[in-house]
Amino acid sequence: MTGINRRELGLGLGAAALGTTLPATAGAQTAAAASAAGNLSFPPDFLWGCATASYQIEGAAKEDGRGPTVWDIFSHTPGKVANGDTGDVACDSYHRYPEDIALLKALGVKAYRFSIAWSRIFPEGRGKPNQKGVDYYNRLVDALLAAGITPHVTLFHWDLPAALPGGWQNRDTAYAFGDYAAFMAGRLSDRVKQFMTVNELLCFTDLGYLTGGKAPGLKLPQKDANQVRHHGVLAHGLGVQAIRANAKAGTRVGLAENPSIYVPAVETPDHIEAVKKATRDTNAMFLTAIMEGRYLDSYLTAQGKDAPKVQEGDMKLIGAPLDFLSINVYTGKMVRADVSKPEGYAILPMTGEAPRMPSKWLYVTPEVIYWGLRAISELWKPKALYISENGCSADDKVSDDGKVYDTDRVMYLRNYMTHLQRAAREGLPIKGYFVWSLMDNFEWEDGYTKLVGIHHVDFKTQKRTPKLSADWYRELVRTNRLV
Ligand code: GBH
Repeated sequence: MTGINRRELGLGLGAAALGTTLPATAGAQTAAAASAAGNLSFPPDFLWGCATASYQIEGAAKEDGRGPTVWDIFSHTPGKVANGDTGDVACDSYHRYPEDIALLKALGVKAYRFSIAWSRIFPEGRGKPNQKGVDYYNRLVDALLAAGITPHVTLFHWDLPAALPGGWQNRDTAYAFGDYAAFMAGRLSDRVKQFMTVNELLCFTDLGYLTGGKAPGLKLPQKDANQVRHHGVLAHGLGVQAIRANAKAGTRVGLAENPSIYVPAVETPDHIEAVKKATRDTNAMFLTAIMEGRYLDSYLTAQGKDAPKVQEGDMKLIGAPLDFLSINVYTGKMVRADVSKPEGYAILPMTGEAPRMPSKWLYVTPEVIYWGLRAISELWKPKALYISENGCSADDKVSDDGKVYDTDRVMYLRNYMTHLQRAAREGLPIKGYFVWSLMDNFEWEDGYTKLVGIHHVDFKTQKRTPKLSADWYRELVRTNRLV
């Protein structure tokens, strides 16, 4: 803000809001306005994209040799998913991917994050690869590249092959994942340059094996759940090693994690420090272990005799330095400094009237995108950061003209983006952003009752229609600044 007074800033914002193009050889006042408008811009090479995941969009659950996954079983178990919805057909993207690529192209985004269904490649989780599954991802990657869109691949977004005995309770599953990662890196790294091992450790460990709201729907004792967590981070580590050993030079490896992230109650050094401490402590079992290559003493002490069994060499694999770190940002809590507590902070509960989106857990906390990135940057200095998901369910209704005017989603995205822009402006190593999601899709235990796309999908006809939020995002991508 240095050198710009309040009135000039106002002019700049006005110009930006009107989308005015300012001439390069403008007078002093206009130059100030231009520079203020420039303050709303993202870095020139900022990577805009959209994200999806295999089980949520592909359908074709029994086609071309795909093996069953824990989500097929879970969604077909009565009472587990809203309305008994399943991903059997979902968006039928397995057949309609050319249409989906056309949507990406029309948005003008440069990148697409999708996940690979492990059980299309290894129907039983390991063993002999299924060429038809490999062919599908070859076609997808080739079509993306032909459209000028860079593929960013997630290797595991929760659709675990059901045939793997014990699922994530079994340490062998982590090795099976490593073998699958090695195979995919070998097949795709001539064209795919950026791989994420796993998506959101908490969701396929604790939520699947401790609280049970997600597949496989188990409620195990804490001790067993801690071991599942360990197998999750170990799978990531084995995946990193496997990709590095099998991929072409220049391939980048990271993961897409959904860490607990926080906003300082007040932007003062003590509260900011509290945010960093809370981020480090509360992610001890996942991201902190990955970034530091060890479990914090506080975590091990708190778990006591339930602490995970760790074998020699595990932590070195888990803590292998990454080429980038991607985080999925939806919500976060406020934290304040609290000197009366040994940990030095207090996480504030969400109050009843705090605004949230239709998904009950989705409290609107736009500042968390900045503070999450900042805390992670200061704690662990990752080389590059991405937002691999951000988005929301909204009060989507199809209007008489066939369009969804999702003003609440536009509001949500615009607010979060303001704080993302702050992160970029202040020089945090944030390289790109992927909207979740390209289109409405199977929203896990919520089935099709909560929809998170910027394109509406008519699940009877499979017709995709841009929502207002897609129009808004297209303009943001086109101008590369807040709109
Ligand atoms: C993402 O997770 C997923 O990666 C993506 O597949 C999904 O479609 C997207 O969210 C939109 O929801 O009620 O205690 O069980 C977001 C992070 C963390 C949100 C767990 C839901 C469940 C809280 N998720 N949370 S609980």
